[in-house]
Amino acid sequence: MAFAQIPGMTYPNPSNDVDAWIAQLKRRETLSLRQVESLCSKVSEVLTEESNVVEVSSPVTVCGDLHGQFYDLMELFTISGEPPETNYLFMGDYVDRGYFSVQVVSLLLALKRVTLLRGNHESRLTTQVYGFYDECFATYQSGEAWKYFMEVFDCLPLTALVDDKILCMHGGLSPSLDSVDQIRVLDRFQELPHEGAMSDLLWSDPDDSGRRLGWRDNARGAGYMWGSDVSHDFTYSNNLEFVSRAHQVQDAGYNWFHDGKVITIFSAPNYCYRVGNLAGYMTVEDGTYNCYTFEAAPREFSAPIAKTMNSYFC
Ligand SMILES: [Mn+2]
Repeated sequence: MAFAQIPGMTYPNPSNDVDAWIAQLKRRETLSLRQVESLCSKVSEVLTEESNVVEVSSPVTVCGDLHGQFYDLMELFTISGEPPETNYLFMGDYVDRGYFSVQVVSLLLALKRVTLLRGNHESRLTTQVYGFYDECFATYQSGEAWKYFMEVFDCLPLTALVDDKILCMHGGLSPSLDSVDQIRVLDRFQELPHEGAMSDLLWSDPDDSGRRLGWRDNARGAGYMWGSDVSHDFTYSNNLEFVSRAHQVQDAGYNWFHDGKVITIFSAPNYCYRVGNLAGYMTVEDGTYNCYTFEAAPREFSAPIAKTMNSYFC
């Protein structure tokens, strides 16, 4: 961590009140650079203590990609409840594509009772191509804030285990991982590698044709595609009910694959402000799973910076 607080020393800080930051961010106002530095430092410290497999107890609301769509995140909180009253688990991809990645990720880092997993967009490489770096630079007139966010991203957990029954991650399974215990021993504190188990967890996709078995290459150029036999074997041998993941836009907001062994949840409605999909989320309570959908929130369209939107890569 680049910013370590020395115990007993007072640091100049215009506002150290996280609740005030949350109120500010909910008005879509950004934090100051010093506030971002302080927030990221605090969150990194907490996340460093977390396992690669975060244990989460229900009741919890499980959500997929957000991609900087601030008003849609506010809509989600209106519909499914505000944290900390409602417990949330987000499966990555907070930034890039949408117009308000800085506000979305700052708010999520500041909120309590929110578990954040790392997505493939929480990386230096991806954010420099798909908008977050540019948004940070436009907001803070330097790359400083982006560097603080990247240090937090390097600490984000890879997976979560809800009630010991649902394994959640951004992308999916990996041919290098047969068990949840093998995830626990990975060294995650680094920039997202291009290949290997950590990369696969954040990049892979289930084969939805239902015909291909085993593993095959992924057209994304990272991660794998896995067949329904893999989902059955992995859930059976790890005593799981199913795997919950995000990473692919779903017209209906969510979709079940592989005979109910995999669910894809995508929580950015009308992705990129033009795909026209619904958003989805799942509530888990006492072994009961319910999926819900919502439409894009009414918003003021504003584009602080031009985005390249030539494909719907998530
Ligand atoms: Mn993704």
